[in-house]
Amino acid sequence: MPSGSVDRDLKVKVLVLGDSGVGKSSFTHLICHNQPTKNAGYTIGCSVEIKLHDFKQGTLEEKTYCVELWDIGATKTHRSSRFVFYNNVSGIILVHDLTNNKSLQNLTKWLNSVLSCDPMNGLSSIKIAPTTGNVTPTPSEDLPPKTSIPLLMVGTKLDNVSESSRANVMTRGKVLCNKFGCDEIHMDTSDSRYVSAGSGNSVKLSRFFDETIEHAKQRRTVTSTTVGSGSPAMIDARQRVFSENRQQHQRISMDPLQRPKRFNFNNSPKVAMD
Ligand SMILES: Nc1nc2c(ncn2[C@@H]2O[C@H](COP(=O)(O)OP(=O)(O)OP(=O)(O)O)[C@@H](O)[C@H]2O)c(=O)[nH]1
Ligand SMILES: [Mg+2]
Repeated sequence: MPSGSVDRDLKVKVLVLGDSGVGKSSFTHLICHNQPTKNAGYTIGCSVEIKLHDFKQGTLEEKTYCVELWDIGATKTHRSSRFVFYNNVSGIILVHDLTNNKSLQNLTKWLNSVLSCDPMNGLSSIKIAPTTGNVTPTPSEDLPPKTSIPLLMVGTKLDNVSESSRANVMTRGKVLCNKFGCDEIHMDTSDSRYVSAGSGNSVKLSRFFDETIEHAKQRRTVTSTTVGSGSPAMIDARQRVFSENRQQHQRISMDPLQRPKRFNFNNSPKVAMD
């Protein structure tokens, strides 16, 4: 459990990505609340939950941070608008359904969609045209990109994988996470024992969140000396509102197609977005 004072100044934004129905919201809820959700359903737009994480636990640098988990709804209707959530990213969790190989294959596309969207997200995934100096997205969506952003792969629905096919399924995932250079965890998101303290999954999660916080700190140093990240002012304004209102386990939903006039932050006063 997090201990000591909480640093609310550092913005640590982690995207949770993957095909619709793979279990992103179920996973996000489990790791933020340490218990399974009772309300799984399609996410419209994006839902943000806060995970309190003890950075570098057991060291002199130990400190608790609020990590924002941006759980991106993957229904096709929002395909063209979800990029609005893809800026200022400090970590990416790629979720796939262990019983659905296509959802594993699609992770490269999900990752590329973020990295090609905002040059600040992963400098090694973009190309600088030599003549103009213009930044262009990487041409192939199928090539695993390289990025300095910490990544974690999560395979869900382990409970539906038969003993006989388990080794095959694990090998497929391992190949991709080797390409990405990241860890992978497997679980049944309806069972909190998969993320219990001291478990292999919890150690990998903790390491991942440590890396995202390191990344956010470095990013803050870089951006404080750089003018303009290319992000739309409207998104920056939204994120400022989130930062100012984030609280432990607070949940925020927004639909990019319907530009919200107000957000209801549970019991807190309503905040005008215009
Ligand atoms: N058996 C099993 N079902 C799961 C698991 N994780 C999620 N589910 C179920 O899968 C369905 C989809 O889960 P969600 O968490 O809503 O999926 P999502 O990725 O957020 O989907 P979108 O919001 O549409 O992008 C729900 O019925 C969950 O109960 C798991 O580990 N095992
Ligand atoms: Mg969802």
